[in-house]
Amino acid sequence: MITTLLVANRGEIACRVMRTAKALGLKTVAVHSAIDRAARHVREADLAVDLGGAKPAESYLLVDKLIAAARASGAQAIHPGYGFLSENAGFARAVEDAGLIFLGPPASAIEAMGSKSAAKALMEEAGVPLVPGYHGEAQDLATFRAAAERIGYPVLLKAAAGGGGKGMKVVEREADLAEALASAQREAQAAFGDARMLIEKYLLKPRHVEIQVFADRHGNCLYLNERDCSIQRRHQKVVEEAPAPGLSPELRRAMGEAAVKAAQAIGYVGAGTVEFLLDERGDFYFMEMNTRLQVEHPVTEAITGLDLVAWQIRVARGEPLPITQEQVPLHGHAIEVRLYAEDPDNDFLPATGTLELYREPAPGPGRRVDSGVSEGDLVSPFYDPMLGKLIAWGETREEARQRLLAMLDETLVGGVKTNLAFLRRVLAHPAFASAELDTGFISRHQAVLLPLPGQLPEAFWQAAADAFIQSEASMCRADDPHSPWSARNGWRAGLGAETELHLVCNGSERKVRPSGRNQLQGENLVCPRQEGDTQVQYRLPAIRRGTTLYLEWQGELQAVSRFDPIAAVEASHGHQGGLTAPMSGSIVRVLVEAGQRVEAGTALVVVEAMKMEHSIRAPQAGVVKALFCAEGEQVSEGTTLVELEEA
Ligand code: MV4
Repeated sequence: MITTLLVANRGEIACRVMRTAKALGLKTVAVHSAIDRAARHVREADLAVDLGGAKPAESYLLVDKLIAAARASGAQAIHPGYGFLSENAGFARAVEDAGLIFLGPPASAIEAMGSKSAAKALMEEAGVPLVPGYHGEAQDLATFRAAAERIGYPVLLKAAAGGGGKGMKVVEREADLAEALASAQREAQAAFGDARMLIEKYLLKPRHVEIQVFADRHGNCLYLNERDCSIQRRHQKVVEEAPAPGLSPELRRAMGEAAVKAAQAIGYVGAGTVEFLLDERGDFYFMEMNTRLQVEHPVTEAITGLDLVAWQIRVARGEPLPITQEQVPLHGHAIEVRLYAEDPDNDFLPATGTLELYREPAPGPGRRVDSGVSEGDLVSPFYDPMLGKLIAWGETREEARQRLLAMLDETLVGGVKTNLAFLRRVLAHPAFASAELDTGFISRHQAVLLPLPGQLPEAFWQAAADAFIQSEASMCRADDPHSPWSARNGWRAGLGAETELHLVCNGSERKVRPSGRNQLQGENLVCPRQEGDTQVQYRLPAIRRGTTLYLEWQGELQAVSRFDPIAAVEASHGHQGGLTAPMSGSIVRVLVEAGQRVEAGTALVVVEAMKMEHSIRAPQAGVVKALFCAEGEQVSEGTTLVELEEA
């Protein structure tokens, strides 16, 4: 019997799981680290247990504390969410051993899918199509050479213990195989402690199409259509949609039945996803199976009308699946984008800060927002930087796309850099509108999708000055229209009406006089523009938070504040020539030595944070003057790591 559910996770997935649990009448228990004490998932739970610590290893990954929290709170079941311990067989087993219910697959199924090679062997046996290749125990060069000859170049070397694109190497011709294999084995050993490789035919321009499967404890297993997740950046999904554009009912059935076979081969129970590569000829090949509820499950829920978390709870209670395969709905089209706290001008490195401004799109038909944050929350460097997901459903893909663009236009985030503008560019791109989807989408269109940060035009600075000075007036005005503070021409006691403002925005600064041409009305700046013979008025969101004015300009929210000479001096006193850690993390590689000459772009140090590696590169040619870090060290954001002298 489940009456109380503990969610061993945080952020949007914790909020999402608790939403369904409450709808089913369950009591919900949140767990949190010390720094998440005031987080949204804690506020929305019936009970909360403080795990202490900050980093996941000090909090959300502590199995004993999680089980103790379940016992203390009277929870009979634990939902792992995704990430963290969701695919940790040891945790699943510990939960079951403690007499609690793990809302996930059996530990044996998690283990079976843990190794790429073992998973492929199981799938081969089950008759699930695999990419032509070799995934055996023999790891000598001759074995790989023979396999490559058999399957034909180009081939792809993959680390058996790898995942998410880590430990992959394309080999174009036989002459490169020996060195590539040796290098890949070294990297796999260093990254995963396991040098075992597999080799496959390299598929050109494949699509990532995954099948949602669901199995109960009575031997029933369904596929709930598919999702196309081909638009990824560095193996991180950016856009997901369902159904996969252009997939025929025959291909859907073939892939769905193969996915069900894969799930049944490992005695699967609960929600799972079987990932396939789909090539241009319509052939599909097993890639891997994820034994958890995926981030992107909402698009499947949107086109089927099902609640997959409710199904997880019912199956955990021992109930049979409520429908048959023929009754699985497929209605309309849904598209999801992931809103990340990332800095697009800094290689999309995770961003931190305080959400001084956070506005979600208004609710409405075909709209869904799964978020784990609220305005005022701190975005810390300790966890995955995803803030939430925007999901739009439509009768057609175009309707879903337009609806999602409108939702993106309504979304405002200030105080923390995000990938919002990038998401808008992807959704608005003609190639996306015409569903030209494959895993090379972003690299193919990166000139448009990932433009270099541009210079802000004079019109922006003029609008910013007007909005800034007027927002100060409205902040100071005592609601007295006769107060001099009400003057909209920038008048200040003791200062002329034409006071010049010294503003900064996104690393640029400008001295600019307010013109009064642009008028602040509430939280919008009304900007008159002459277009031909027509006077047009634009309304730009202009929202003040403390000393910062957030002004939307060409779809991006710009943070404008007064130039602060003290801050400017402090910033310049960073180590001259010093290259600093872009965010807190651990030093996984130091690739240079003091005295070494390096070219512009040479990777110097690799920092690992939020499950991703970030290379600190030489901004220009030079000589390494000094190293201030060593492999294995923890560093915080802003720590100087390397000092370079210009060549
Ligand atoms: C491939 C491939 C092409 N050929 N395997 C990337 C991560 C892992 N899930 C498997 N991946 C790939 N395996 C063969 N034989 C291309 C990729 C790939 C990819 C796959 C899915 C989604 C995005 C991708 C981005 C780059 C490469």
